[in-house]
Amino acid sequence: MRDGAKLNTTILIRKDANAAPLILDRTPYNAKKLTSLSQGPAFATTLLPFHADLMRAGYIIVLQDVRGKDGSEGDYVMARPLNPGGVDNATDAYDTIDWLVKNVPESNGRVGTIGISYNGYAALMSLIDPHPALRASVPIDPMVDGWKGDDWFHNGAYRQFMTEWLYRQTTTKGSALRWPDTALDSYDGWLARGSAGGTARAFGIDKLPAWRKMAEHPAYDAFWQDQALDRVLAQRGISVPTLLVHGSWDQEDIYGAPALFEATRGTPSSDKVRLVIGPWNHGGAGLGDGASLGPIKFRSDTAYWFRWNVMIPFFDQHLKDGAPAADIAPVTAFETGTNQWRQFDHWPQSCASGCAASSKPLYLRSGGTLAFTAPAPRESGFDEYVSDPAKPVTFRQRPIESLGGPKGEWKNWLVEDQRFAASRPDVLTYVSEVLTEPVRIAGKPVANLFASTSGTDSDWVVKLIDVYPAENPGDANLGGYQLPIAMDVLRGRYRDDPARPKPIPADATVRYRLDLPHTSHVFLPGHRIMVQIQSSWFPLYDRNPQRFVDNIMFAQPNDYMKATQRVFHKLGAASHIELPIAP
Ligand code: PG9
Repeated sequence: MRDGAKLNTTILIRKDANAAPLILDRTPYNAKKLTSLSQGPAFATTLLPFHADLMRAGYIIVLQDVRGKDGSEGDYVMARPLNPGGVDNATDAYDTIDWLVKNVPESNGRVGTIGISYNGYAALMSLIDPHPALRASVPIDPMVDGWKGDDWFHNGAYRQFMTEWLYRQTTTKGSALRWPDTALDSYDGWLARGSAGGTARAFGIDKLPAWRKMAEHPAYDAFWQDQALDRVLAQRGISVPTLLVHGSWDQEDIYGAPALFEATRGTPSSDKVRLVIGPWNHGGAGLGDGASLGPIKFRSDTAYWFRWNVMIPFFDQHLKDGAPAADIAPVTAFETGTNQWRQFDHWPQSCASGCAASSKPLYLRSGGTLAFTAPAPRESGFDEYVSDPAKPVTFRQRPIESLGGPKGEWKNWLVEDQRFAASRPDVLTYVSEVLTEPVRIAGKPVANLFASTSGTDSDWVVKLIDVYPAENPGDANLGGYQLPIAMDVLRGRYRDDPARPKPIPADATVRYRLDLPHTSHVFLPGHRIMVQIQSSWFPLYDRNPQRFVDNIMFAQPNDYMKATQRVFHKLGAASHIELPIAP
């Protein structure tokens, strides 16, 4: 690198390689390990599926440890922000590409970048002042904005479960440490340790620079804004053809790819950027077989289809000498429910205004119902529940194994049946009539809540759910299944300004707007639409004490209080979800 640091790099070249393009994947997950997954003689078994597919397609694969991790020299800064005048992931990508095109004689001198998640963020960084040999990039589930909706916070609620990643990843160079809480059910440990800061103290995490950044920047201040890659790249422009890949059940980075796609709309970069949306969990496009997720089946191998029909033709067009133009639509989206691929010129297909179709309000109504008609003038006003931080609503059914637990349950939690929550007294549930027509959505649902709390701070979790028929002959095991389609959380103190938290006036009716993740889905006839609302999502998110304190990371036991929550559904305070209904 330009500062003399040497980065450990593994280059995989087919024996028959001649004028082959290079694909660079920069990683904090150990390049050596990722290129020797088994002892097998064939790359099909020693590489991750998307790397193996790229090798089959004739590419040279380059895996590199990022600065300071595993075999690489230098210091590691977790998701190192841009560092003008110094070294960062943009300059390291540039210097690596420069070295590769001068030192790999089997190559044709053209380079693509790829990567999942952290590596996807590294791929996006390669687009900043890119090397001229960089001709295409495929960031898969990239981390784009750590505060708005990717790994660290969602709208201000801290994803304390990710502290485990931070601990393993930033304590030692080789990520050798295991998470100290190995209980079968992680719930009790998180509750006993109190705040996220309590866990940090208990495990010595409060000494780690990456944790300190979280604790010092709980609000969306300049620290987060300046490194939000949707803002940064929309402003600087993207000059390299880029295929953004998004999984609609991505449990880690569900925000970034569509947010960046939207941010580039109407800018000169927009013709360089394409979007793929698939029915995948985190990394599923590159790693999984994509025919199912948990118990949900998609009738075909969507990940394999994506890799061979979109990813490889896209790279071929830009990297292989004389390759034909690939016919890749601006947006390629897998529609769940009907289970088919669709191509669009624009995304979202439906929104409040300016899209091909306008979203429609789906109203919360009395009696726990949902309807496309607003509450009647005399309809009574609200539903209420008591949110008790001593008994928080869980994000999964207990026992809840830790992030890296042996069963890997974290990976599929976003498709878990929500019936366990529907029956709790502190979860409000609204459900539509049985649908007689399909309801197709293509975009991001937006929750509009009119709500009050007896406390002075509160979290609001909103879940849009597809309820399967009680008897579901196509797949009897899914009878009555409550499948999450789009869910998210808003920390109430940030309702008006993410950068400047303020208390919620107790018992006042306040309007909250919460963007839910992008989705491409059809609620089929015979199904029902459900909305659930709750005020905790534990232990994935830290508990809101419900009393306004300066920094929730360091809330003390006495700060936590029960609160009475009301959600209104009456004229003038008609809570609803703007559903991005597409034609
Ligand atoms: N979601 C992980 C991550 C990305 C960026 C920062 C921190 C964590 C990952 O899977 O790489």
